Amino acid sequence: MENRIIYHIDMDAFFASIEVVNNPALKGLPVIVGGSPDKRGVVSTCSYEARAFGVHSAMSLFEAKKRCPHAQFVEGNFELYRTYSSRIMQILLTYSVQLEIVSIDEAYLDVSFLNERSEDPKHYGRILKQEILKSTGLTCSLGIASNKLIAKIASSTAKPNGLYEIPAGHEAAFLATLPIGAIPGIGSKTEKILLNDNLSRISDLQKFDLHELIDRYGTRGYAFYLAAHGIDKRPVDGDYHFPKSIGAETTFEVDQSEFTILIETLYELVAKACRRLHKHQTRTRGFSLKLRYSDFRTITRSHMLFGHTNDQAIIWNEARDFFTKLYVQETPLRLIGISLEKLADTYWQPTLWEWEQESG
Ligand code: TTP
Ligand code: MG
Repeated sequence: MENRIIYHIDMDAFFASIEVVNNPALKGLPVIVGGSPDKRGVVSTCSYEARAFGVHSAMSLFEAKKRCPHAQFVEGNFELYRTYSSRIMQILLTYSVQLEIVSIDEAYLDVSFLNERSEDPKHYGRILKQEILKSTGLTCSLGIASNKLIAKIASSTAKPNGLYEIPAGHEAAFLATLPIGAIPGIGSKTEKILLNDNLSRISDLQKFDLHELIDRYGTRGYAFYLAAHGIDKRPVDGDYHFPKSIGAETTFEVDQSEFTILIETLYELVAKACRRLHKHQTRTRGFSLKLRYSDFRTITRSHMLFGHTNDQAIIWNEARDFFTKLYVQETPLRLIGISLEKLADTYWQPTLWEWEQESG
């Protein structure tokens, strides 16, 4: 079988670059997205000019201000970032329908069909980068390799605004030049464990055979082995499973008819569902409430909202009013549940963003 050709595309300083495109006065300046440094909160991302001062994602805004006092701090406009993301993903789709959207600014494309056309993957990639730039004003980094793992490492090596190809057969040699932390998924904790064992470079891992690594690190050792040798068979999976609804429910230990307790429980369920809503980067247009009585009789009733929202206060107000109308006072309930429905059609996969977690 011929080698696959996989692209990994990751936008450069995504949110910050969008801010610059929309306000050219910011061009060339250190720009930090996340809000005012006087408020509690974290840096969502920052321009490469700010990174030169040691500012990075997830750092407190307070610390960012200390490191780069003259930076331009901006709030962030998630709706705008979503619009850009959709536009970029639409462009990618025209380059290959085998598109896997990983996050708001990151995707894999399987362009193995270039093999048949004898077309240079770098050339096709340059055209792609050019089109994104022309259409959005934004730069990205593109990694090209025979699998997703190497393509992803290649794109981060190429940052910013780079294009880097690791030809098939050169995976292990490429990895040998990198520190262990370059492997996606190896976080600081794992890195520390490996450092303790005197393993700091991927080349150190490459010296062990599979059994030695499994003996030392269990199933993780298997993953280390595959990563260190650049082996990754995962297909580019275009099947994005976006949830149809997001639900939360509670069964009471003892049937409950105390109104304040029911309302408190509902509040917790709304909060839990909203956290998941934020995690999936989506909004809801309506919900249904489920009530199960002592005799197992269950009713489900739906309620529409005026528009899509991810605002917990709005959802809570509506859910409380709807429950109050629906619930016949003093009837004992076994179970209470809420399901957020008619979710906004977003099609990138969720990742956990610090500031999203905070607002959730
Ligand atoms: P990344 O691709 O990780 O970062 P980036 O695009 O800003 O910079 P790079 O050039 O290194 O790729 O994340 C994409 C966007 O996701 C980023 O612009 C903002 C958001 N994000 C957060 O809000 N919090 C975070 O902790 C991270 C890592 C990203
Ligand atoms: Mg990025």
